[in-house]
Amino acid sequence: MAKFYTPLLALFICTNFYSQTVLSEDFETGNPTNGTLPSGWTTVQENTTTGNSSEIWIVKSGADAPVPFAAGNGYMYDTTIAGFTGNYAIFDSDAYGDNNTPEQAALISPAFDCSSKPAGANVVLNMKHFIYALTGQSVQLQISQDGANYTTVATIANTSYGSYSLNITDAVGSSSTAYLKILYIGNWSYFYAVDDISISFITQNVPNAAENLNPVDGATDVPINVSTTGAKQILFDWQAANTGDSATSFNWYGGTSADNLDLSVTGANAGNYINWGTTIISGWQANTTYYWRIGSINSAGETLTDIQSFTTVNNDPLSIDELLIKNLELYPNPTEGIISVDGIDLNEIDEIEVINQLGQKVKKYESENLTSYSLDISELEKGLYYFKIKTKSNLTKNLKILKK
Ligand SMILES: [Ca+2]
Ligand SMILES: [Ca+2]
Repeated sequence: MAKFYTPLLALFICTNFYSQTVLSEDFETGNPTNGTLPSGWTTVQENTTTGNSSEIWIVKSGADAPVPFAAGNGYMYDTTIAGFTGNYAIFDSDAYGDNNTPEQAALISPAFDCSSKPAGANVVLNMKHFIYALTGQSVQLQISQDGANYTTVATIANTSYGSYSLNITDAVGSSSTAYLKILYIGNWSYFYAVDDISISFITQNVPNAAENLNPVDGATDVPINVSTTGAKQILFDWQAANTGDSATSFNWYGGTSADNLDLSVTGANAGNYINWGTTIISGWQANTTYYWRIGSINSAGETLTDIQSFTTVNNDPLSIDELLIKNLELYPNPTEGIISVDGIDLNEIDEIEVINQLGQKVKKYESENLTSYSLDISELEKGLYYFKIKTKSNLTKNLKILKK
């Protein structure tokens, strides 16, 4: 499978057809002065052999992200980082110090009831979180159906922050007394903090197919561009269906045969270039017909568009000929009369025609009398002129010059 990439991260849009929340906690009823958790939440140091029972989760408010971040960082409340509001819950391992008391610090939710989950619904945990994890610390998210036996459903071991979402349908089953445990494991490590925890039943239908695909079906002369890093790229666009349940992401599939769309971009973005290849022989090819479709995805599945096709332009943007005229420039502009030709070998030019705004040819340079990189148009009247420059390889570039 070919390797593609898109320049932007996927944009996730989530509108749910049906949603019912069975646990919701913003920690605003906790006490940031003495650290007490909201009613129903508990915390315990589970390392009962070498742990320190006073090293537990607390509620805080208004504080900066702890060590190793600088004071005054504001990261906890920055909507582009943790995005917390007001109180939040935190286990700050660093604050408890190097006391040889390894931590397994649990934060446990009140019981929540999944017995009325509609058929086909998913149970989804959403929260905002911030883990700084460099020195062997990790966080386990665990679910229990009875408050006694817990199953680990996710392990978070790398530094991350912002919105976090996890499907816990299988783990909660249809328990009427389900619990969430957030277990911090470390030893004089950094910290883990959470806010805005919710657990909801979510029912979705698959999205309808994407619409208004571009290039349109059967399009010809579709341009191949070159990115600033030298990758060949083609612009693809589409729109999510207006009806039905929302897509949360899109996949792009393509290939040179309608029967074998062997190229793909997972999490593709509409209105962006898809890059493929950095040489003439690799990646997007000139004068070639491609087939493609879009998959619209949400938690219920994927819906594909019909396969459609387009044909690319005749010239590869990385060909010698294209590069020949890419850098061709005339300067200065505006000019008093003497113009310099730059970015091309004079021997490559076949002719230059100068055309006025009425479309009349007012001057012409043939290759045999092009002996200098300087062109003199001082005899022409003031105004705008079009320079039509043709190469011996039969490429044309048009440049506009204003004569003062
Ligand atoms: Ca809060
Ligand atoms: Ca400790």
